[in-house]
Amino acid sequence: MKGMVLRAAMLGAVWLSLLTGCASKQLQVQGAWARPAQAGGTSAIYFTIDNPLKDADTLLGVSTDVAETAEMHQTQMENDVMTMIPQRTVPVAAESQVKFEPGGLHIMLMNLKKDLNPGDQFSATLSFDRAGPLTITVDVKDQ
Ligand SMILES: [Cu+2]
Repeated sequence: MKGMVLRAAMLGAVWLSLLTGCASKQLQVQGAWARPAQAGGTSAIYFTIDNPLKDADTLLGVSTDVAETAEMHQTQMENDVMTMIPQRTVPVAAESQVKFEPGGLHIMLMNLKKDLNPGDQFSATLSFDRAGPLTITVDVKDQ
């Protein structure tokens, strides 16, 4: 009797996840991580934006409590000199992924309010034009 109820509940859960799996096709941010750093210093957040939708979106900005400033930057090499160019917005094309990664796009954290130690987690909120605000969990780690 008990087993039957449990099985019915499990089937229900599977069925529900199948349903929501279809319905929840939406823009997602995956694999967010940041480099360890000390309070007062700088760090950077990296992640992948996955947009499965047929509509393009735009990342308008990022905010987090752990730093005084969070800016979107693009790293570029010019004559062996690495420069970082602030991006006011970052376009996310329809049915595409945008990678924020070392040597490319990143969220620059300046004037950290606390130490970021390996194993720590903190949250950051990404603001998208269409998808709206999306709060993510960032893992602190040495890549
Ligand atoms: Cu930067």
